[in-house]
Amino acid sequence: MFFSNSGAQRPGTYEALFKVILVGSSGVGKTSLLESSFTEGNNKPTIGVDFADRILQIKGTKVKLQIWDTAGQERFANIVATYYRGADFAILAYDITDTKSYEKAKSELESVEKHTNGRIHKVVLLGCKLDLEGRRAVSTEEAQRFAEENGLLFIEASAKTGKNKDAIFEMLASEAHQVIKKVKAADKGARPVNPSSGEATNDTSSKCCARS
Ligand SMILES: Nc1nc2c(ncn2[C@@H]2O[C@H](COP(=O)(O)OP(=O)(O)O)[C@@H](O)[C@H]2O)c(=O)[nH]1
Ligand SMILES: [Mg+2]
Repeated sequence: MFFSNSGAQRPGTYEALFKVILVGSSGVGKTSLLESSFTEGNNKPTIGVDFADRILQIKGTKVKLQIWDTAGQERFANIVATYYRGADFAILAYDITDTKSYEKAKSELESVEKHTNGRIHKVVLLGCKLDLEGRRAVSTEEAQRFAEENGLLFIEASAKTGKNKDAIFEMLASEAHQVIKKVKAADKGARPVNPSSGEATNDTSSKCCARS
């Protein structure tokens, strides 16, 4: 996470930036959730890592989510380290009609924790293709239980109908807001607070226990 110096008041600016990584088997529907419109059978053979930035306002704070999406290299283990480095949030995506993709998403949890040195703020378990209810192979209850047991957030969404598409990012923005609050509180605790403004100051002269 980075705080921005550009002033969060102007349009297009934000207070803090968070890196979000999308993880999951190829074909589960990760990229489709980032696109503004859904095209059936769309499978763009892009190369490299795609970015989709979102700026959301939550409780008066503007946060930018920088979303990293693999462009079809899910199979290649060697991109993992760079991709995961510095991630604040991870989305473990699976296809609700595909048990194998669900097992894979669950197994990625360990990998995320390892490659981010446990510094990840929150992980989201995301069931994609919610419109394919008739072909569902992974029950909501089962995924929900796994999420609860492991301290993950859980949501199911459909890129096709648009259901819960925005809710995924709103969920993360809300988590981001909590992180900002915690960082600010810790920062205030570390520095003396100006009694009139309540803001932390750099003035250390009033420290009660400073030794001369
Ligand atoms: N029915 C349905 N199909 C989807 C949905 N999301 C993606 N797809 C299809 O699943 C395939 C893979 O999607 P894509 O977003 O490229 O998956 P990725 O490899 O995880 O990025 C494409 O043919 C999409 O059209 C969805 O919500 N519902
Ligand atoms: Mg993709």
